[in-house]
Amino acid sequence: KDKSAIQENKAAHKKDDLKNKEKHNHVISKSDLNATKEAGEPKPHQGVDSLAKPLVKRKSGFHKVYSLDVTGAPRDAKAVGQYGNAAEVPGDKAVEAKSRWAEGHFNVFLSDQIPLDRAIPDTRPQTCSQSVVHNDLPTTSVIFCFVDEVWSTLLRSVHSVLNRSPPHLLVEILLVDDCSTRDYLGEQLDEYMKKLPKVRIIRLKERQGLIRARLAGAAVAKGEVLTFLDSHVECNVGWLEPLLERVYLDRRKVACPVIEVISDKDMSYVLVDNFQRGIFKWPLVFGWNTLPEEHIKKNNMSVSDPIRCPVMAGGLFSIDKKYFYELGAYDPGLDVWGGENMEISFKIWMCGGEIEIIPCSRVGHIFRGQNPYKFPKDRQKTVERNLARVAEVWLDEYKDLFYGHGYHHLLDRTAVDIGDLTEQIALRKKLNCTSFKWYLDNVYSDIEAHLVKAEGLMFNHGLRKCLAIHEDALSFTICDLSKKNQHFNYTWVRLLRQQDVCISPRDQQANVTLEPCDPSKPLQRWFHKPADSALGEHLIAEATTQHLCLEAGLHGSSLHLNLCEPSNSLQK
Ligand code: UD2
Ligand code: MN
Repeated sequence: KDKSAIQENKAAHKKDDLKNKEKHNHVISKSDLNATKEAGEPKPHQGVDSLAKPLVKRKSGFHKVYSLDVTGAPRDAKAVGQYGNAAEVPGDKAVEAKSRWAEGHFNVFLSDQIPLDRAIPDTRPQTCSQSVVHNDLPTTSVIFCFVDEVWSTLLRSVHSVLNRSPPHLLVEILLVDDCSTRDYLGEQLDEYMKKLPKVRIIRLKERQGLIRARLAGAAVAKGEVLTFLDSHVECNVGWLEPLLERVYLDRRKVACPVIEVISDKDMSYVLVDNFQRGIFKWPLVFGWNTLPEEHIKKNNMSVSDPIRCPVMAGGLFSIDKKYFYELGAYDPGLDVWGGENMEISFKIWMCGGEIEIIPCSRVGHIFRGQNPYKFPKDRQKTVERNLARVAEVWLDEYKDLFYGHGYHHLLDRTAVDIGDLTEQIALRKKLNCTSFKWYLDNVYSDIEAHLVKAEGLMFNHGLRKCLAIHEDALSFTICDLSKKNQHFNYTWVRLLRQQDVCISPRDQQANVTLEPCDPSKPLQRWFHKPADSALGEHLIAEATTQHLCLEAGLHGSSLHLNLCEPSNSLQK
């Protein structure tokens, strides 16, 4: 569908071109241009002037993507890090550079040497500079949230937006200060930004975390589209229009640029592989993977085609403002950092939208080994708690895969308060969203997502018989795959389950019986030692302090716990 739309665009563009080239450009008011021109030290480069001709405003039609501030624009070629090249710390500055690393968990010393408006290589696929977009694209507010960001990276982020975005599409840049503690981010920042009329600073009185900070920015944004960016990025040539074009084509499309790498060590701008998409692995860990070769071939995809993306990285995307609110924005109960990318991704896909990576839009980002700011509470627990909120609302019966892959302490609900989810659950219902199973089948079918960790018969090596439930009691009998009462599941949260009943020791006592399954009861959880472990294949009761093993009674009519013994085949 998109392809034919683009074909149509091209055809229309040609026809328009023949009639009257000029008419189809946008009107750009003088003040728009001045706003960027008077923008502090770094000046916008070539491209802007060609937009300045007084033109007739037209609603329809197409134009070639504006490639503002290209690499070839005049610049000091000798400047450190110019053209996205690697910078080097001079020998006598090594100590200083090292000591400043912790300010941002990247090479802050070098960042401070590099011009705030440096050129970076145009890394777009070749066809991108020739592609056409609508004349009447929606406008956008760019929202940067930051806490204790390094001065030079924050400013370089802002200037890259001002220099490389068509002024008529950029309504404003909102800087949401999430209660930074560094002095320079106060008055000094206010002073600097006074020179940039498009920039507004919003100060949060208390630290809110990036999720609620984004919500604060979105709430006051005047653009039709919200474009979120991290505060240590460099937007590349022509980055904005391809994103807005997708939103224009369908307001339920959420468009992400390709995120390229600004090296944390030498600040060089590094282009990334083609056909990358965002995915997750259990337990909801974000990652990248390459589109399968067959998929690329089958769909005859070129390197510049939009890529359907199961999960967004989180930081950089454009979304129709009204649509963002129709979706209920972010769960405001998510704290500090993490998990919000999963939340918004599941929400978008399951409630009628789409997430795409747009290869013609590219933004560099400094990936850092550590968060350079403090977490008010424990970092790991904060992220896990956020993810648990997401899992509870969106994962349906698959949430066990989340809980079973690593977050053991989350199983004990009393240990972690994940907060109230009533509103989030009601929202999902109101939006009439599909199931998580639908998402897995239709959006991310290559993930492994078996509902249980193992299923089948529980064969006891000592008795050479299988466990069965007979008249509500456990006993061993001749193995028969066709008998339902011999089928057990070993679940991701480590229950041994048949239908609704689970194998459970009675109050740490030796006798083992059946109880209604309750994943919150540690007593029902069994740790499975694989066959190649020193002990051999065993099932260890997790709640018992001495690690007791599940053992068959000698005559096969019972099950009990006993001290684990590698040689005891009744335990295998
Ligand atoms: C990635 C995303 C980030 C976010 C995060 C998960 C990219 C490139 N980055 O991690 O946007 O989705 O995953 O939550 O996709 N910040 C605040 N207040 C806070 C903490 C952070 O304002 O309490 C700001 C921070 O200054 C930065 C932005 O939020 O501008 C994202 O934080 P990050 O750069 O530490 O996240 P990152 O890139 O590791
Ligand atoms: Mn970041």
